[in-house]
Amino acid sequence: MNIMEIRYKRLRDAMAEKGLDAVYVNAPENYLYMSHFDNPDGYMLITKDKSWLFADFRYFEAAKLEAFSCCTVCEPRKPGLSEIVNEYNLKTIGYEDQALTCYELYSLKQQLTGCDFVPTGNMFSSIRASKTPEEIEAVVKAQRIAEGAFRHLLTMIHYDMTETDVVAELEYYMKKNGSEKPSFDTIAVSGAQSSRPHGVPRPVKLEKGFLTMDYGAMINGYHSDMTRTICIGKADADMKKVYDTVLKAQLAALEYVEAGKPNKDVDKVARDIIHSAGYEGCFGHGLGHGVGLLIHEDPRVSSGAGDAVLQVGELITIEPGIYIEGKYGCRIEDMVYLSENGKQNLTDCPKELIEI
Ligand SMILES: [Mn+2]
Repeated sequence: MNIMEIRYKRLRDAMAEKGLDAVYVNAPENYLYMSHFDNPDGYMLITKDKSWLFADFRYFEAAKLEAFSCCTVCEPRKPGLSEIVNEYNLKTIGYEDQALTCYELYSLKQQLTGCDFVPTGNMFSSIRASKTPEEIEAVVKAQRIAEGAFRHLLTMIHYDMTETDVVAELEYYMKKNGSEKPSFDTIAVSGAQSSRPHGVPRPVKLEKGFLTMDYGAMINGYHSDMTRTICIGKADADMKKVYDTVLKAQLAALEYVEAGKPNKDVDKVARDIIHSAGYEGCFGHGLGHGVGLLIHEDPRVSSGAGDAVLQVGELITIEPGIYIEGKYGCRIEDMVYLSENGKQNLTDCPKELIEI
């Protein structure tokens, strides 16, 4: 099966399970997944044997060329949704309750009177959680670009740079080397600002202490995600202990993780190391998350993951951290693919403490 067939089979199996005649798709990542065409303002209607893709004039020409061959590309209202729903006698319509606004659902109900609307919940996110080799290839390509940006930065970083300068260098390098856009707003926080896991980079000179950089590139809509922490100046004994503990926790989780293990146990392996080193209360986020067409997607790797067990095909991050409010913070993040042949760390970037 090619990727189009794999995706449509997964969706139609899930639709049959939920008893859906059709599903209305409007989340951009799911529209891209089911059409192979990136359009933030489009929507699709997919039934058990047909797929209509709606794209307004701005995207219409490209959609006809780029969308999967199974998609009938329509300009909005030619035909309209209600004509299709009537013609094919569609009764039960799935909608993306995590993406459709209340107003959009109301409008849909006004337009398609007589249909039942069923929330799809995590239907798409669980379909997307299992990655095919093509998807991993895109993520790896993005990740190599991000690693290049890190190496580039190390050749030119200096004390007069600001946090926003670091962001600019990383993002410029990635764009120049083929990244479609940054995976998310690049994080580069130094000194006291580094105790904020998602701190906002400031236009101030790099402070002595940790510099945490969390960022990624994008290829074909697929995100990469990496965090590296380096030291501006020399690390003192306390900082070395923090860094070594985070690294030890990350290596232990990377060693332990594999398909078949409960997600929350992987989190616990890292968390126990951080706690027993005396940093209880300093690691307030989950250990990791899925990455793909969204930067944060299923599965979650955290203590709140319930009974979830890691599955072959999943791509996750492992990113423990220690954050001491008002002082500093440190995080190290790699991406791991749980392939049929075992786990693969997709990140190829040094982790020993670098002092500038
Ligand atoms: Mn991450």
